[in-house]
Amino acid sequence: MKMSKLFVQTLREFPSDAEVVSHKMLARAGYIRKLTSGVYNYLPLMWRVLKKVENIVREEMDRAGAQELLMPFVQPKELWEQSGRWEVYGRELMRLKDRHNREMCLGPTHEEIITSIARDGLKSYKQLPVNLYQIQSKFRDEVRPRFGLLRGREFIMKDAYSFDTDEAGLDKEYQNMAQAYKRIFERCGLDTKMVQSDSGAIGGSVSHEFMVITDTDAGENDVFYCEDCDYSANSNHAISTLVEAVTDGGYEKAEIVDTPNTKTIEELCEFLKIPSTVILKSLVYIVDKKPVIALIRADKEVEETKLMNAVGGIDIRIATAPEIEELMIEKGFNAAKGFIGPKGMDGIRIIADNTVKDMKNFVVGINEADKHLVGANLGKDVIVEEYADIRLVQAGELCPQCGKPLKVTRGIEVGNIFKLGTKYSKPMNAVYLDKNGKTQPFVMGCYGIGISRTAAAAVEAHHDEFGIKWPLAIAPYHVVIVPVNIQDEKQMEVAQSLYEKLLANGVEAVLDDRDERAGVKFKDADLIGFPYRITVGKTISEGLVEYKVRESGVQEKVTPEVAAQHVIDAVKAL
Ligand code: 9G3
Repeated sequence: MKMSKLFVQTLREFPSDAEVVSHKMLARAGYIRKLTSGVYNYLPLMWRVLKKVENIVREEMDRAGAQELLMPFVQPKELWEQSGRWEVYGRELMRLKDRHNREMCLGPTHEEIITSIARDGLKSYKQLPVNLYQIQSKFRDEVRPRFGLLRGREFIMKDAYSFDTDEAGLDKEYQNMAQAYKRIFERCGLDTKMVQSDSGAIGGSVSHEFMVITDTDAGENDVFYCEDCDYSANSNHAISTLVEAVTDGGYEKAEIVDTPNTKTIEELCEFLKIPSTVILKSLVYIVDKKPVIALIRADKEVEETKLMNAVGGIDIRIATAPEIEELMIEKGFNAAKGFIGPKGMDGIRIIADNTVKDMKNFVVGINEADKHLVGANLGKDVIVEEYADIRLVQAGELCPQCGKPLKVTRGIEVGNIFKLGTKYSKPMNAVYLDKNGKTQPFVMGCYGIGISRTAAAAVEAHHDEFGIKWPLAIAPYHVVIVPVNIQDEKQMEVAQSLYEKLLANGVEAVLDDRDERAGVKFKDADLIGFPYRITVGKTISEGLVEYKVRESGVQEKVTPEVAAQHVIDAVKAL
């Protein structure tokens, strides 16, 4: 490809609305152009990268025995009514009506569709197991799309669905998919961690995420991991053993004390001269539109997804100050949220974190302004009927497997796999005849990879201040040949013959034939991120060209033959 022909417009600056490095660089280097909020055009360079990621996914999915198909991107309401999810999802599900006023939605995922395909196509245990997958655009009407391709509203996903006769079959396919995922991300040049994650609203018992570990704020999830064993888990699922702490307030008896202006835990600790580990913190959340009071030791935080799952809801947020005031007034109290407590909150669901069990003679709010109860005890001053693990793990707490201190990093979820069981096959009556002639629901799994997110995550993991450093396997082109002076016959002759030789050897080469200063060509080459660059300049008079490796920055003067052979060998080794 000649650079003068390539449809790419690099920008002088990063776009102002780009917050993370992958969004900044892909926009500036002319890979993507925003069409509307959360929706991007994949321009020629981006499309080449996406096709490479897709083809690696295809090769490994096919090798794993899955079969590719393509489902429609619009979906009829009826199937979502059969699964019971039409009412469950909120505005994230983009709904529309056709000309006959029939309700439909844009596909955010395809469990219902694939289950209807299996229901029609699979009748006997002899036909199982089957794993069907597709690669296509999804639409999820995120309230705040951001970070470019990392969290768009329209994105490209590979979604696969497996059908087995029983749990044992599902376990086998789940492991098979996990191995395929490891190969896929390795081939894409990504270092991923497979972490236990929350199976969330879709039910299912087990799920794992494949996280690209990146310390930039693009990593939307915290990942806790142990360096001494293989434990690692997403923050919404991670557990830990707490280190020893003082959990007995040491008060002789329960009594109400004045604690003026102690609105925060810190102020209360200061005022009462006590550690936060002997204060019982009360927090109000709104779960599926209803208030819930969460109790936790004041030195810990509530992990919202864990709380939501403990309550069995699908939507959760912290209550606003007005909502808390409203709740207080409704219960006949007049105190600000710093003084809230469980006492007298009849009819409101109260869930306490497991760590609350060990607290004795502790301090707790009693819904009275500027007062707290000290020396409180469970079963007497505070009645808790429901305990659960709703605690957010903190780095330094101990690994639940081996007891060493846990570390935390940030990650980008590029893949996730779920054991669905019969969550869809039962309600949709998708059954097969088992060997005893009995009808049984399929036992399912589902397996997703964010194709466009994987490409963006590769930029997060591979870049420097000058631009993108694509792993060779997913680079839009393998090498750019830069003649420094296109008026110089000798330079152009060598550049052209290098270009032809590389193309003849299956290398995807770009020849930068633009009438531009060398500096501009070098800047563009580094920004776009070609893995190799061969510069043909003055030293060609000594029979030498400059060979540069983008990832390592290594540059050396070699003959054109040697430079070409390096690139040919690297591409052949893919
Ligand atoms: C929806 C909307 C958003 C959603 C879902 C449904 C996430 C939904 C979970 C999954 C699970 C797996 C197959 C590929 C891998 C992931 N967001 N999920 O079900 F209606 Cl609006 O998609 N699906």
